[in-house]
Amino acid sequence: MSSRLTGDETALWQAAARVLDANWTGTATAASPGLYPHQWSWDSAFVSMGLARHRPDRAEAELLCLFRGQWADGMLPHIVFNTSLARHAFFPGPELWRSDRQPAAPRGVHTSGLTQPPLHALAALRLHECAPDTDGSRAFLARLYPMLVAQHRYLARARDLASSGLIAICHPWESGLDNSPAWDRPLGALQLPPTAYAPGHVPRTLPTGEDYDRYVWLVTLMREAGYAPEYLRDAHPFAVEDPLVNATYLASAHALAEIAEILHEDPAPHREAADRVHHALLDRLWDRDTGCFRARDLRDDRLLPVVTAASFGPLLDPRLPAPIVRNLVDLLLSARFAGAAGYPVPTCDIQAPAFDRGGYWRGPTWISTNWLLWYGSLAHDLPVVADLLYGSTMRLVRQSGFREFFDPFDGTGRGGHDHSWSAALVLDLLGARRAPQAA
Ligand code: 2M8
Repeated sequence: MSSRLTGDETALWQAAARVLDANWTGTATAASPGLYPHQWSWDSAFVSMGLARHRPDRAEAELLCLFRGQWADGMLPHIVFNTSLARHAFFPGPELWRSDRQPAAPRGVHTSGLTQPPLHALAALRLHECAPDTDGSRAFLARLYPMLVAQHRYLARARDLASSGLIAICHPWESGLDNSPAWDRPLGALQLPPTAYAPGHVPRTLPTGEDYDRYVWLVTLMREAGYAPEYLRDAHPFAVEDPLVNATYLASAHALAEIAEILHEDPAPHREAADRVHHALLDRLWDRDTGCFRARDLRDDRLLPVVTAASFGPLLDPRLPAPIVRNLVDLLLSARFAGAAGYPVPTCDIQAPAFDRGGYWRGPTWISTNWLLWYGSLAHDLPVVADLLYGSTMRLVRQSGFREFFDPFDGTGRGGHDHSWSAALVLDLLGARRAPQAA
């Protein structure tokens, strides 16, 4: 790969940097102007990696600002609200979560009560690898390390609901792939009371009001139980072990071990944690019959039927056995995913009845999932797959801009404009091309 950006790539770089500058609030980055005006957890992890290529000072500030929202039990919430915005700037706002009434939640900052894929240790290590000032960056890592350890400890203690070694999500929003068809079965099994919970008018057209009723009802159940781990384990009706969430957990556990070494701390507990997840992913989520990973519904102990982009998440495991990697690559390149899409990777199996090319997380291509698969394919030394993902992602933003998501067949942009992670991850991809050792 050339270490120089072309003129066209330089223009893309500048456009992406402008988006991040515009979305900077002074303390952090809004996930998307207007649409998602607050700080989202896994968005911030992605955004920090792009900022590391453009404004390393802001990259560190971004993560530190997010961790201001961390609860005393280590839970890192999926939204940290920007209190300078109008109360109703986003639904559901602080009034649904009521974090101010939770003893474990931090004072002076409103947060949600859910979490999101734990990519943060991976992001922190990437910041360090890109940092121009190694001493300053080591000091930053030293500051963040205890918070990252607390985040992982919370996940191991409070979210390993089946004592399997895997962590469970208790709400579709915790997957990051909100209305993925994988959640249709467990959501359909909920016995909703005959009241509508979502407001009559939700600010976006997707997902539907009915989905929102289920989402909001699940939140009220968790909130009324004080977000307690015992409740989540024993009674909460939505509990799923997801391959992508667990793969980010595993990749971050490896990153924590590396950070521990940099800081002369003990890496062994993090390596052991990664090892547990590695074995549990293979034992519990690998479906030998169909040759792919699937999410497991803990409420009926069955694998969920729909294959989505999350099924490729375990490529983030550097120790994934070669025959399984080959299976995943075959599936990824087949007509069910990249093989039949002009702008891969669609987030749902194209041949599944639930596939919807414009349906948010039910089919469109997203830059975040493309980046994760690109990163995973580099870990397995799959340059052809990595180049395919790189090229498809660049074509999408060249053609349609830094949109929230894209039609996988014709590349049309959909959802929000100037979406922060779309810009940030393009910066990271371009930065890795310029300095291949940082890929
Ligand atoms: C979307 O999630 C929020 C709920 O948290 C929403 O639909 O209102 C998802 O795409 C999620 O992955 C993302 O973190 C968030 C902000 O970009 O938006």
